[in-house]
Formats: sequence, structure tokens, C-alpha cells
Amino acid sequence: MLSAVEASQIKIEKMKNIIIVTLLLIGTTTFAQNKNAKASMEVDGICGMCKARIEKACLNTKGVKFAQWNIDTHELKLIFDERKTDTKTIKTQVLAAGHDVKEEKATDEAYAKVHACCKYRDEDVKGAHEEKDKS
Ligand SMILES: [Cu+2]
Repeated sequence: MLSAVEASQIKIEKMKNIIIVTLLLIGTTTFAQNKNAKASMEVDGICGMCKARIEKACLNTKGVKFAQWNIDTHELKLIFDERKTDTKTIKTQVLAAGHDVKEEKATDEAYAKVHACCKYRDEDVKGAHEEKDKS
């Protein structure tokens, strides 16, 4: 016969196992890849043409479901399928379109392809856009 103490020890062991299994399940679910992962990043640009170009570069990337760039804040909001793409890939596409991201600059070749009014690195062009905003 089991003593009361032994019986309660067995119960505790069982409980422990249940807790461990539960934690493992929670862990797997948390790390499962998200179909609608959200991310945001800083992208340089100045006008509506830039906005269209940046968003198009993202939406043309497989797995990207939503891309919205804000002219004023330079924030690019994204929703993408983590099973198909990641922020690194999206960033590469934005850079290829000629737009700098916070951590990395687009190549000179890529930057050269953006329209003359979109030369966001040029102070004169930047100034011209700001004047237009004021009027
Ligand atoms: Cu532009």
C-alpha cells in the first residue's frame, strides 16, 4: 500500500509533467510562423511618387500583403506572411527601388533610377518640396 505521503508525491510528479507539456505546447504555438506578421521600418523619400515606388516594391515581394508608407513620418508599415518572406528581404527590395532605410543606404545605381523630383538626398529638392507644402 502507498502511504499518504507517497501518493501525494506521485500526484505532484504528474502535475509537473502536465505543466511541462503545457509549457512546451505554448512555446511551439508562440514560435509558429505568423501569416500576418506586422512590422514597421523607416524609409527615406519625399513625395507621392516615392510613396508609390516604395509601396510597389514591397507589394511586388512575394508574401507581402500590406504596405503603407507615410510621407511625413517616413514610416513604412507592413503586413506579411512570415512563411514566405521576412523584413530583410523586404528591405532589400526597398533598397533596390532606390530608397534608403535606416540601417542601410541604397546603392548609387539604384538611387540614380529614382525620378529627379524624388532625389530625397538632395537638400535643394527637399527644400522645394517643403516650400510646396507650405503654399
Ligand atoms: Cu518622390
